[in-house]
Amino acid sequence: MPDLFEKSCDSLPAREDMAPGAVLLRGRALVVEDGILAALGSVLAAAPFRHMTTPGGFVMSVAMTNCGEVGWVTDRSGYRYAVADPESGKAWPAMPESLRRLANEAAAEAGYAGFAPDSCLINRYLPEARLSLHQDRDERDFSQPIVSVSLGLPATFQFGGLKRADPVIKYRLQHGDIAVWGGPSRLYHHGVLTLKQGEHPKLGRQRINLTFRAAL
Ligand code: MD6
Ligand code: FE
Repeated sequence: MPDLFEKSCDSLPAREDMAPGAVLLRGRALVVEDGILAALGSVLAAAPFRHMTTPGGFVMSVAMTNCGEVGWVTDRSGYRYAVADPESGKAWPAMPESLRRLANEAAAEAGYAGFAPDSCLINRYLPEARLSLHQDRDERDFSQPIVSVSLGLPATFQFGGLKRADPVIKYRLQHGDIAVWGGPSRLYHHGVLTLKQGEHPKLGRQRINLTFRAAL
């Protein structure tokens, strides 16, 4: 019989270093889960998910939207941050304070005090959606980290290195997990493998990822 103090075999550490400057805070968003989901709902009502086109002409399988002063967009003319939602022509919805605070606190816990995001890219994966290996390099100041919150269905996240061909480490990101990275790994390649079918009790058949950036 296992004694009371034995760790269950499937328990994962609450904090794990992924790479120099990159930290995974498992379950960190769960304390504010309800507030985050409500805030997300109001953002999505004002700026619904849409499938954007890459500069090469491919429609992304991941649907996206944004909140904050600027939002990340892609179309045939390239990747950039834009002050207006190209679908509505209006400003992106403001970043809810509950989201801003969560990102700021998670960054501080990972060693990046004073993180002040001005943009939050919201990604939605339905089963079969994936995000190929890429670098986040459209922001102006690479001294600022990125904070990434995972919600809904679990996904396999690949985290590589500065070169696209560098070996990758796989992490299972689950509802409530927050990854923070910056410093030496700020420009590391990363991606998300094809989402598997599943049903999440709160979010249903989808994974939503929020990535907070200091873009300007
Ligand atoms: C995702 N995330 O987890 C995709 N980028 O759905 C990203 O591409 C990402 O999680 C930069 C920093 C954190 C991320
Ligand atoms: Fe990214």
